[in-house]
Amino acid sequence: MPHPLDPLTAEEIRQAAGIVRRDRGVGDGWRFASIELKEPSKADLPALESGRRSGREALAVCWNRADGQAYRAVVSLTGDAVTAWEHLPGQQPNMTVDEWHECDEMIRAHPAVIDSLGRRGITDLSRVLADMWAYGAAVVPERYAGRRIGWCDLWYRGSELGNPYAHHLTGLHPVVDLNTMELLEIEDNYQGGADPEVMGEYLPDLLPMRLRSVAPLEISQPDGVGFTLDGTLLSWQNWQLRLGFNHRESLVLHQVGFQDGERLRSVAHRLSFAEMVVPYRDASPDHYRRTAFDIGEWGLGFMTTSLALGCDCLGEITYLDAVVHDSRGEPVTIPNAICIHEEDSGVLWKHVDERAGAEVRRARRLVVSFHATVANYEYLVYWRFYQDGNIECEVRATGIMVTSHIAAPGSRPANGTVVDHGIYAPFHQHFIVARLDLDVDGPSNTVYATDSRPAAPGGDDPYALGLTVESTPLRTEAEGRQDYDWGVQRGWKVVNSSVVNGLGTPVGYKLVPSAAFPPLLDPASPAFQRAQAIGHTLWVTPYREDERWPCGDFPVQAARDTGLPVWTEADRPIENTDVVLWYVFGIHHITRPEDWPVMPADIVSFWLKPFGFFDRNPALDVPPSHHH
Ligand SMILES: [Cu+2]
Repeated sequence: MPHPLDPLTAEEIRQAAGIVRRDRGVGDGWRFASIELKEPSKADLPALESGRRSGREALAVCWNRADGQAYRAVVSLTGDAVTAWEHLPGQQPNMTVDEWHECDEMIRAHPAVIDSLGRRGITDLSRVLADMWAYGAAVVPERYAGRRIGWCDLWYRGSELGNPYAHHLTGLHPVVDLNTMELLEIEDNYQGGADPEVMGEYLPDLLPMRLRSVAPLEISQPDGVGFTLDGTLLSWQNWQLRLGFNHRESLVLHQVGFQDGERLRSVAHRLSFAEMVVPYRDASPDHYRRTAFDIGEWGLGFMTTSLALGCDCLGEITYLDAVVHDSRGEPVTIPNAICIHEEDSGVLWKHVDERAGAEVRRARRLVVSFHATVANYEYLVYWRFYQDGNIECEVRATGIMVTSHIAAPGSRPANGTVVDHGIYAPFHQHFIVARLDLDVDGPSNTVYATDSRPAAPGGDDPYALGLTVESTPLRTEAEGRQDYDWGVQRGWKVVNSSVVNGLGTPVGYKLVPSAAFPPLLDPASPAFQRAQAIGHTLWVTPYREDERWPCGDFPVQAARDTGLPVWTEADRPIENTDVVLWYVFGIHHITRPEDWPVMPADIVSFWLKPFGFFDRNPALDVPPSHHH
């Protein structure tokens, strides 16, 4: 029996596209931008889970290439009908992988491009790559307003399997109408000169040095793994959760709970990444259009790549496939898309006593992860569940930085770092918005900002030693807009005031912030206007089924953020209700020579930690390991 939160199967994707085609005249000149499960609302879920009700729905976005008009359909798979058909005037749906490939092919065969390349001495077109980017509204040339526009970088491989992003053809940028797939114009600022001499390779055969030797390291679980996977339901030690997936968020964690004695206690209803904004902070002609929305424009699910045993994941691994689709609505399976395994995690707790000796427990964690490759960059996402009730969300950014030629020999760019002879990597930021629908022992929660404050001298504290924690309930959405404050070690506690622990205090989970950084963008700048969600570390909203995308449903060519800043204008109450936390974190990437030619993973994370959720250390019952 499939669970109501299970992602659409290949057959269901095909069926949804077929119904839309049949009932709405969606023909060959159209593209499907997205087809996904329309997740049942929280209110409907219990009846669907118990089988008292049935029904599967899909949500599809498609557009007509002939007139550029986009539509959003709700499709009843059980009822074999389109039940809602919404016209989306002026909206550009997400970019598709098909457009990226078709654009690359068209560009590389275009006589005008071949001509431009020839002037640079490039004649082997098999080594050329046209990497297409989406626009923001403010930088779409006025003459193309309203059209679906892409712009490209051209890159040249040094050899057949050479790094595709090592040699930028600086100054050369084709601009494309993606609906007609025609070249509109070529910006070409080539002023002569040869390609800089860089060492941009990472394949062992292409490296100038020999590989170092390393001793084998293997992980074995001779008695098998400690988790069970039943359909999409994952159980490990006290943790239980359900795995979901869609084109945009990639991995989704549903119904995360902790078995505490007889009680399966809810921690979160749904955890995912809802947006990623990457503004490049360099105004030069090669980089000023570069503000990527890797989730809203391209989709982490579409970008999810297959994992390899022993390389991406070590040990006893269970993989799950995922299904996305192409722009014709045909399903595309990503084998080994999600990795599930256990890891040793050092020491969990320890004490050495004179009499009893050393008592030590090793920590173990359950890891659920996926990797996404968004053109030159990779994002590796790890959700980790620990024996002491902690949840860690880690992101590793790796892959290849965007580079271009420096302005003149020996010059130093103002907004980037020289990373090889003659090339620099512009500064940029990766803002990730995690959507955390926590339900701590049930949906009615209140978020508190917790600030640490030192005591003032005087009274019964003459030495001014006292440290207090000021907990401020966030009562409305305006109060829910929170910024990190290192000076008071600010954190946020999600509390259920109607459930108390054995000590008589309300139970809670704490969002422990890290990797938070300010946008450092002029609020009036177009990049910020499109992504106002990155203006705060935390936003808190009341749960609404249709509030999913913090920078708006359709960031492609958008002028403003129609997500969080618009929803929260109503300043709705968020006290003692079903809240959603939107945590903004990521990587402030001041580029380094050491990030070139392939970047060692930059690692950031945040934590969710029980705070009075348990009465004591919940990992006292972890058994000791055997001596060897
Ligand atoms: Cu970066």
